[in-house]
Amino acid sequence: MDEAKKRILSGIKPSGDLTLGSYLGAIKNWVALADSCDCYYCMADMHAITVRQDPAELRRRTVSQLAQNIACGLDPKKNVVFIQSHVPAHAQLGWVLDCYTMFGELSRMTQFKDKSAKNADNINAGLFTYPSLMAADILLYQADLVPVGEDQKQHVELTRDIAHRFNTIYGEVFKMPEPWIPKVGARIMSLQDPQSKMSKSEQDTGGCICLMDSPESIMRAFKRAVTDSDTRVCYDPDGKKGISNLLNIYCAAAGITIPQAEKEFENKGYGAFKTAVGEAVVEMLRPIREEAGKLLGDKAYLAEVYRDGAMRASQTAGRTLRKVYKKVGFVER
Ligand code: AQP
Repeated sequence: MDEAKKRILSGIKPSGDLTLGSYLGAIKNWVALADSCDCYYCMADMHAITVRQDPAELRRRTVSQLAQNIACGLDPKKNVVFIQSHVPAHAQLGWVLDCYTMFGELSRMTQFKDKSAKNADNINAGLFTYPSLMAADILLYQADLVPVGEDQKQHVELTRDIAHRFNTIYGEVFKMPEPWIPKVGARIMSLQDPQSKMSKSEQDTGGCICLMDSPESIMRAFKRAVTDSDTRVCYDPDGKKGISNLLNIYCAAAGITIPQAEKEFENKGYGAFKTAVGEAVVEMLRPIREEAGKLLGDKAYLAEVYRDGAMRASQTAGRTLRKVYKKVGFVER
C-alpha cells in the first residue's frame, strides 16, 4: 500500500436492487477515488438482515450488486471489493464496539427511528446496534474517509465518538474517520414523494429508478414524477422539492451546473424538462446495465473477485482486530 494515500471504506447493503441514489450518492464517487486513494468497498449483507430478507433474493442481489459495481467502473484490481459476511472480523469487532456504545446514543439515530416505524413487527436488536457494526466496518480498515450520502452522516459521527471513547481508554488504536459527502447527488429523493429519500427497499412505489431498469421503465417513471402546479424550471429545494430533485439528477447525469440547467429549460415547461431528465438518465445507465448483464453471465469471474476481495480485506481487518483483542484483555490463542 502507498502510505501517502488516504484509506477509504464504504459499503452498500443489498436490501434491494441498486438505485440511482446508490449510484449518485455513493458508487460514482467511489469510482472517482480509485486512483488517489486506497479503497475498500463491501456488499453489506450483514446490515441487510436487520430487515427480513428472502434468502435466495439476498444472495442474488449481493452478487448482482458486485456485478453492477464493476460495471459502474469500480476496478476490483485497484479496489478491494468484498462481501461483508466473508470477513468475520466485522462481527467480531462489532461485538466489542457494542460494549463501547451507549444505549442513549443508539436511541437517537434517525435511521433506527425511521426503520422501527416502518418495521414495527420486527424491531430487532440488530436494527438497534446497526451503527456499532457500521463503526466496526469503518474502524477495522483504519479508514481516513467514508464516502456516504447525507443520510449516513450521523452514523459516521457516532463512529468517531466510539473511536474516541475507545482510544481515550486504550491509546491510539483507531484512526479517526471523516465523512465524505458528495457536492452533487448527496440526497436523491423519491420521484413520487420528493420529501423522502429514494430507497432501494421501496421499489414498488414508482418513485425509484434501479440501475438495471429498462429505458422504457425509466422514461415512464420520469414522466410520472411528482412536481407542482407551477411551470418554471428553477431550483428551490424548499418550495419546489420535485423540480429541485429532478434538477439535481439532471445536473449529475449531464455533468452541468444548476444555473446552466435552469437556463437550458427557461420557458420550456415541465413536460420537456422531464423527458430530458429521463433521456439523460437512460444514457448514463445504458452502459452500466449492458456491462452488468454481461458480467452476470460469468459467475466464476464474480466468485473469483469476491474471494480475492475477502482475502485482502481479512488481512487488513485482522491486524486491527488482533490489536483490539489484546487491548481489551482477551487471551491470545
Ligand atoms: N437516495 C440517495 N441519495 C444519495 N445517497 C444515497 N445513498 C442511498 N440512498 C441514497 C447512499 O448509498 C450508500 C449506501 O446506502 P446503504 O445501502 O448502506 O443504506 P441506505 O442509505 O439505507 O440505502 P437505502 O437505499 O435507503 O436502503 P434501504 O431502503 O434498505 O434502507 C450510503 O452512502 C447512502 O448514503
